[in-house]
Amino acid sequence: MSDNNKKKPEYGANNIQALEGLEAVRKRPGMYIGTTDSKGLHHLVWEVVDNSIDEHLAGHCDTIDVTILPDNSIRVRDNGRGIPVGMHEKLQKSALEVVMTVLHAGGKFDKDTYKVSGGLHGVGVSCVNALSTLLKAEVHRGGKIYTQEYSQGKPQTEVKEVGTTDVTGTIITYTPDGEIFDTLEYKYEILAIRFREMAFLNKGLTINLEDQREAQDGKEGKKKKETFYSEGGLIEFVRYIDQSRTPIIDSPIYVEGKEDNVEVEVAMQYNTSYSENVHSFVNNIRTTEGGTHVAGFRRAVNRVFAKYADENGLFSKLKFKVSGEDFREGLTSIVSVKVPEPQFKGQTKGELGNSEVTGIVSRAVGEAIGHYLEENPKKAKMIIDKVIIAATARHAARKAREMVQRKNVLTGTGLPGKLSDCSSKDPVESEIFLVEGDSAGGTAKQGRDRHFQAILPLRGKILNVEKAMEHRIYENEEIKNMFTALGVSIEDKDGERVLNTEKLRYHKIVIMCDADVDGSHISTLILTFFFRYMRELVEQGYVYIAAPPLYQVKKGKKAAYAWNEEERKALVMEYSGGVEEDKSIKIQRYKGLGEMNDEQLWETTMDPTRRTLNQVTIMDALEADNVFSMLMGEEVPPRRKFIEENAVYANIDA
Ligand code: 0RA
Repeated sequence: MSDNNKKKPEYGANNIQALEGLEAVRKRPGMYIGTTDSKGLHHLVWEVVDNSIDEHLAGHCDTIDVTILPDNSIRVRDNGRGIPVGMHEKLQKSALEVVMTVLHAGGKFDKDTYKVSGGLHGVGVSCVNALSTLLKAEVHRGGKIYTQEYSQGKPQTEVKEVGTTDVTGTIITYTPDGEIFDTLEYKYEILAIRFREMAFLNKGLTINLEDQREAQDGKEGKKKKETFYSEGGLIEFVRYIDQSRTPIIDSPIYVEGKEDNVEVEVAMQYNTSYSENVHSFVNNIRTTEGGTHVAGFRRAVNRVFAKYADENGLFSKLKFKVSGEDFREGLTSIVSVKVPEPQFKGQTKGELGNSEVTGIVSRAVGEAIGHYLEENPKKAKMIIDKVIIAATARHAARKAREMVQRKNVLTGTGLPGKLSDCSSKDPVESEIFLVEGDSAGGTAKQGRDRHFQAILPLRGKILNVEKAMEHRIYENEEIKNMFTALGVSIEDKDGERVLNTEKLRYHKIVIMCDADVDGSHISTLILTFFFRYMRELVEQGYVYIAAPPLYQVKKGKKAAYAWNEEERKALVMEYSGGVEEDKSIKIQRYKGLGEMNDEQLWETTMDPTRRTLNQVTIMDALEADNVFSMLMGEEVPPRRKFIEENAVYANIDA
């Protein structure tokens, strides 16, 4: 795109504010990018790309190219306006240098445009610079090409004019610093998933992703390249998310509106499943905990459908009240808002707080659904029929749930017979292991510290929560056991289900499954269950996944464990002293928990001083839910595609 932004005043180099130095970022990177693990490493890409997205939102950029270079460096190229290069008078430096070396100097004070950068990610491209051994900025602007290079945030060159050009844009190439990050390996899939989402959220924007690294161990397969582009935006996004579900109306309901500088875009689709699926975004950033925009959306759905059903006498035969949830069963929706100054709150800053947004979204969505129902009476009837079925089922579920919860009160302690409880009654120090299979459960029971560790064996595959109606869930033995062992219950509050966690008996809930395909399938299933029915426990950080080792390497009396391929190789090297084929080294591949004895299970997987526990985030649970509905859903093609694409991983145990 050319630099033809005539309406707005030319951006002056002086507008860029200077705030803080980059030393602070290197000293305490966690404060700025959250973590220094793989998540933090990928955060750097979001930070740079967010700036390019801002150029798109301001109407100046339609293409972004992201390349993973052979050495795990990243290059992001956009065709936006290019970072300004004029002199910043106060600092007596080029604006480019200020943007790249001064914290929070994004320099975009245009209040009419929405900014992604400065939002949740919000630390600016200078942070990326501070955390890179090498960064090169190349700017195409005003017919000229300028470059500057930095190391750990410090300029290594002046801003140099190096040529002429007839395009505009910015190219940032950076190499993350190994002194800062625990890992330097970029994961293609993580980038691909986010860019696919960004393309859906920004219709008309093209994002090209290319991986130029050599294939690793044949594992990552060939070099990869993909283009993400969506003509239909959110309408295509809901269809994509629901590809493994069966729709009950042929095309999604679409809403677009704007009020007081807040833009609202929503697409929604009813399907034959039993769960509600809301994906919400603010300025392109996913809000995993929802917030005022989601509240406004729900309010509109409940209000408008209820009004329509009442006015048309569709609820006249019902003997009980229809709740808000019934209107949203089997509803997949995407709620995307653009807010000039978003306030994020909640534990992970994943919840929108701006109160004015609720009414704005509710009005826009209410009006659109109202029109839709008036214009499509046949579809309206189909949706209301589904709502009635949902209400009837929920009525039955409530009865089943009350039966289960009452029974527990009647049978003494109320705890399931299969639970080997711990002796401590203090939830803060208590842990419960949900263990796949009775035999592994037995080993865990032998190996545990019974003072604070409880064991609940789960038999086989728990009920398929995607396909089951809610009342069937409460009849399932394994699921009942989980509710009663954990001490949580589902209650109705103003017609909505809420999980009461006041009597939660353990503050660590550890899912412990075999390290094979079946085991990962079962953990996916359990996570899906938590996501749907006990989401609060995930949000509050109580849920973990145990990490049993994959190998034991032994030589004579020496033995040690390995959790991955590299550790296994390192141990073999250590024990053999570099001898290529040392026959006295024995390697045992653990296929299941059952292959370890109680002592081994304790020292590798359960002992708090030696084990690794992975805390489950709401994103992990969401992903499990997606994978799961795809694997278990009714539509065959996406499942087949998934299995084919993941066959390399699925066969590791063959
Ligand atoms: C400061 C001001 C303007 C744009 C940018 C920075 C900018 C930063 C990045 C980072 C990657 N790509 C980028 N593109 C632009 C506004 C420029 C103007 O008003 O002309």
